[in-house]
Amino acid sequence: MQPTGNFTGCDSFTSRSLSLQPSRPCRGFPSRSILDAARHDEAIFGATYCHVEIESKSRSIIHLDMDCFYAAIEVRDRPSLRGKPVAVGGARDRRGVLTTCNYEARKFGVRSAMPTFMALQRCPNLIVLPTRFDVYRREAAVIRTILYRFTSLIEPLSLDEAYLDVRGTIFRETKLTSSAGIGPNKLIAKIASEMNKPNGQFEVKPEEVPRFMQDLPVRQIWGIGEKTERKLEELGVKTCGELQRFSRPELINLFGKFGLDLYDLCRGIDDRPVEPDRPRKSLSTEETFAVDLTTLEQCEEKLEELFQDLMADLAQKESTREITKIFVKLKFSDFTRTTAERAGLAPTLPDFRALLDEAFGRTGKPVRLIGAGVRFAETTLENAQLDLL
Ligand code: DCP
Ligand code: MG
Repeated sequence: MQPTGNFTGCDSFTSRSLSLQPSRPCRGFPSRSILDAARHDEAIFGATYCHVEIESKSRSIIHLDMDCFYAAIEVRDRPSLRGKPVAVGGARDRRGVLTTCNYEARKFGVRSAMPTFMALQRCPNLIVLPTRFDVYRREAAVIRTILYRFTSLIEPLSLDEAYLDVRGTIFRETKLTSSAGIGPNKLIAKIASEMNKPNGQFEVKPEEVPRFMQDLPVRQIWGIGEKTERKLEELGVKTCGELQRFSRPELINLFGKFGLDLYDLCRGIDDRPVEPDRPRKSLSTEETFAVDLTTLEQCEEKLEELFQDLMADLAQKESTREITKIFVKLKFSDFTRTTAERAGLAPTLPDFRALLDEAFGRTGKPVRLIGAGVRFAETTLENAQLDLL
């Protein structure tokens, strides 16, 4: 297991001539290795993930993850914030929640999804900035095109060196750092990408997997959340090594079908393929209210919340797609519904508000549900690139 690839001088974001320093000489990759195209990024949480699979005896998969993505963008754009604890999210007095925070803030125990008031209790000097989803979407698109540019270049290099180049290019062009994990499967690559965060990478070779898994906290495994973690703790299990003592039938007894997955995952076995994007056609968010809304003002207030949620979702899940239409859906107290939609409008709050006004004005009935959403153009690489213009 080799931690590799910190860019020198990156910590302060000040170095103008960042040099990439591969930790070891080029190993070269077997010439018959075929880069399995740019296996598409999962735009999860607005960060750009890229799995690259090399066709050879064993798989090599890379997981690339931007470091404190939204916060890094804000700090980059406001150099006076460098070195200070910075978070991005809703304001304390509006019962806001943080989307993320930089590594300075993490030292105080501040985390993603933490209510802003709690974060400020932990770190009174925390600077909380509002989200700018349009900027995050744009950056994610830039990063994605850098990844596309590299896919044909990766073949002659060993993966870890290739990813030094990718990460270096991303840094040169966006002044944002990323981290990469390299492993024989998705599970290991994802966990490895977190090992040397921020601004680092980590490789786990196939023969190193058993040792790597041994002391790994079970929470690191995909699918294990707080509840399962607690249940395992009651059984005296904290690490993957400890979980390995359970037989398949025992795990099925405890966790049902997921027990079967757990048996493999805690051993670092994961055969999930790297899947190309299955593009969705639309993305929307909606809320049904405990008490029907009777005035346009009430609806507008709710719409603003839905809009924030939608923008967050969009930045996380579909950060690079071209939007062709926006829509607002209303369901009324008598369960009839109406949708107002318009092509060519940007997803901005005033445009959503105009659609709400239109839909509300159609009946004036009490409203039990409001939905807001966008429809996407067909995905192609060209579209992803057009999005940048
Ligand atoms: N995000 C969000 N809500 C969350 C988690 C994340 O809105 N609960 C957003 C903000 C993040 C971005 O998605 O900047 C990427 O998510 P990551 O999980 O990759 O977190 P970061 O990139 O912020 O930090 P890290 O350096 O740990 O990857
Ligand atoms: Mg990230």
